[in-house]
Amino acid sequence: HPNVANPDKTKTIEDYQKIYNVIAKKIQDEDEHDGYIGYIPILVRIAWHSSGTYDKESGTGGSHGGTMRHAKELNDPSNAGLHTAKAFLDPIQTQFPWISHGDLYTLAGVAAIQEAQGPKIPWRNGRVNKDEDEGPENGRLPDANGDATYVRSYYGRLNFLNDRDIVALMGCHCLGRTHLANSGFDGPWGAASNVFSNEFFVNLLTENWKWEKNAAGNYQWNSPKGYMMLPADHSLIEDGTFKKIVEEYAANQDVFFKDFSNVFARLLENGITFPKDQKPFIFKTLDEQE
Ligand code: CCH
Repeated sequence: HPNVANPDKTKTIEDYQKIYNVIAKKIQDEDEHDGYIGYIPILVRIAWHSSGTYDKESGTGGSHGGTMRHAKELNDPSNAGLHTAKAFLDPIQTQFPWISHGDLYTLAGVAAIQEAQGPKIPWRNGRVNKDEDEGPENGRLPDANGDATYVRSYYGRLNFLNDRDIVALMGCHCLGRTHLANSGFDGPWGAASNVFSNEFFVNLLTENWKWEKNAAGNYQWNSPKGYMMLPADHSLIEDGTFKKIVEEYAANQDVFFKDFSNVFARLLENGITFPKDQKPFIFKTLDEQE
């Protein structure tokens, strides 16, 4: 499959660190977004939804072509709400016109995770802009109502066949919240929606979850503290093998960070062939540069 990266050899890590810094600074400056959660979660989500369309059989979809910028993909109902992430990034694209859209969307996810005090995410450049009709068809992102069998088959299509990869990725739901207007679900997964941590796993195991209908008529799991879980989230404690991994991550945040860093980096590169000798960049946080 012809998803071959074409990294610009005239650009160095310093060039991309500059873009990282502009993203990170803008996250700090626009902290009032979404009830003072800020832009961290939605920037992670645009990176993930750009990548989560990949299909290992056909080699189509994924972050390579930056096709999320086109109306066809952005208007997929699963992407409701992502126009705010695109609007956040568009002026940065104008400021650095040499970066490809796929590189910018994935770099934004890396910056957001790291600025949220998450693990370092190794990242490589070289995605190339593709046209609208080269993007994936709508409907390839996961259904929130899925059970454990559905979740495994969805990630299998991405070529993530290992249960640890799946559970680690879902831990990203420590960030952000669901919005009735976007998805028909309502509420946050935890208390600290802009801090990357293992809180998602702790809450899955320790909250008293009740199966309730929300204002849009959809069923979700709610806790007395006002937290929520999607059916697909809750499936991780319904399946014995998934649950053991949830317990491990709840007990040991370092193990979660290590596994998440590894699988998120692979998610952002899924289906792309990079030159053999291309080393990943590891960016500094704003704090580390003070
Ligand atoms: Fe997710 N996610 N996600 N998710 N997601 C939603 C929001 C976020 C599923 C469904 C939903 C991942 C995996 C899954 C984020 C990151 C990741 C919402 C609410 C739904 C529904 C959208 C709304 O209403 O605004 C399902 C199903 C899966 C199954 O695998 C993975 C993997 C990641 C990252 C690695 C983040 C962050 C958000 C919060 C966005 C926000 O606006 O706060």
